[in-house]
Amino acid sequence: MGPTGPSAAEAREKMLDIYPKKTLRKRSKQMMVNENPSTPAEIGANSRTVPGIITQRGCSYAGCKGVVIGPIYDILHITHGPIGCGYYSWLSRRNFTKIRNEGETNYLQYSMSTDMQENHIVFGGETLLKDAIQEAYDEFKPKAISVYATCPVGLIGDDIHAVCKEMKAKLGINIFGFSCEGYKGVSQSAGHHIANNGVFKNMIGLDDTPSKGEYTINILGEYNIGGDAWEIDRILALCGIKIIGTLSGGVTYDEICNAHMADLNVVMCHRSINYMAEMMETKFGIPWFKVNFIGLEGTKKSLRKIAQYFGEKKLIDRVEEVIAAEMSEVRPVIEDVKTRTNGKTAALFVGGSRAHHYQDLFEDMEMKVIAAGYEFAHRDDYEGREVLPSIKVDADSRNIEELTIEEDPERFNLRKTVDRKKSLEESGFAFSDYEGMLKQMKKDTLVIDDISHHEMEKLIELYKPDVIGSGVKDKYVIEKMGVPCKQLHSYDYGGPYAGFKGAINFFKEIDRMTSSRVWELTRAPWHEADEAPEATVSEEVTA
Ligand code: CFM
Repeated sequence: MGPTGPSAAEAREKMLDIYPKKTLRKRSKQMMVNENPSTPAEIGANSRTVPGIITQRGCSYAGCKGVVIGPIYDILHITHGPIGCGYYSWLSRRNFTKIRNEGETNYLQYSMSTDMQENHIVFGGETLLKDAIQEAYDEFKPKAISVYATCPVGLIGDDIHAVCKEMKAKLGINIFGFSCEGYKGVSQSAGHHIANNGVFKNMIGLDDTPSKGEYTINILGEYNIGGDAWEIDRILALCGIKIIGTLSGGVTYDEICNAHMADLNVVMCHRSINYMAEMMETKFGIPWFKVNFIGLEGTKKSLRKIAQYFGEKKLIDRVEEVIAAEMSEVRPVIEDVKTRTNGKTAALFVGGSRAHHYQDLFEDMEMKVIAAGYEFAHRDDYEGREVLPSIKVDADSRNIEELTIEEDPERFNLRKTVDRKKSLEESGFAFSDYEGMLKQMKKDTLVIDDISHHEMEKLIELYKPDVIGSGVKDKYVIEKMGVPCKQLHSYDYGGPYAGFKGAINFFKEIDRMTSSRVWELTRAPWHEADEAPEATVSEEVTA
């Protein structure tokens, strides 16, 4: 635990204290003390949020359109629904994009929606959608159009797939739809799965052009927030490793159609894209393993593992040279920052993978992560991939289609990847694995799934961490309580934080945030006037 405050068990009790019986039973399962990091206990995850609790989760549409497919920049994305869904998912996630090849188009600056009105809800919206596709085609002539269903579309039963099929035949371009109505599933996680299925069915494997480059990989689950993917690109290019497709940060439709020609898939965000990794392996024989380019140790380990996979001395040596050169820039920064961040505390509550990944960066700064949790991850993200067979399939997860994938008779093992995997496995190399967050966290730290505002406020009251990493919805609640909050969803206005240069950005930013004394002066609006900050503090600050 942190230097002050109660034990994790006591804090947990205090957070649960307020809940009525039924809620208490549910929340108890989702809040745990990490007593045995090496053999983690079972945690309640991926279950419905109790109505009335303020959650930070998003919806299935957000996970599908907003997270996984939305960043593909030369597809024209149409939201079929009322205007709010399209508007609020428009550029609010900082998945950066730039045009890289001549003739490409970037549609991400547009927010296309069918703008459903009341009469469409009553009489149906299929004609509206058809007209919207035609209008978009006439105006832009895109190479592909993707359609997303919002809640009302599912409720009234518009058949978006039939409309897409009809318009695909009529216009002669690839047009496909996603039944990612917001209510499908308990969070955006359902939308990830729906998106993976759709990308796999409608894009992967369409273009068999052999890839140029000696060591070719795809990076799955990297969305280029704040430019992270570009920093990863930079490092891998220095090493001589070629990325066919990054799914789906700063990526084009053509790159995704050609991604099955890569030698290897590496997975950054396991939560949002592990389905894709599995399906590509089953159909095309491309092996996958987990990487983490957030944090110095994670980045080094990931680069070395990729080099080891290809197994050529030339590449292994090159990776070591790149690491050495990059570290000579990072070392003076981290040595300096550590003198101020050492021993400080952090708590991380975000998404389905960053609450884990960012622990590496805080470890680099010698800070202590006293509590962490995901918003919508599943048990395997907490406890490790080996618990997958023991996860109960409930009614909510049964709602999401599981594709049945088979080996492609011609293209399976096209690049002898299956044989390479087999020989490496014999020497102890781990594939298709993900350790989970609990194993990395210290003993007796607090783990809270789908944290509520009440629990967050209690946590701050009890521990007052030096910094909290969280999402968009809770950021200002935290800051009004006098704790700096690094928004790890869109990075506020910062980034990149991946790789070596990204780590430097992060170290400097957390140093600045946790060293600033301005937070001591923060008074929440709900504080009484007579609780004004002590004069001594402001004098020192202004002195
Ligand atoms: Fe994966 Fe993501 Fe995340 Fe995620 Fe997200 Fe995100 Fe996130 Mo926001 S795909 S699970 S649904 S790493 S948008 S880029 S930051 S909540 S931890």
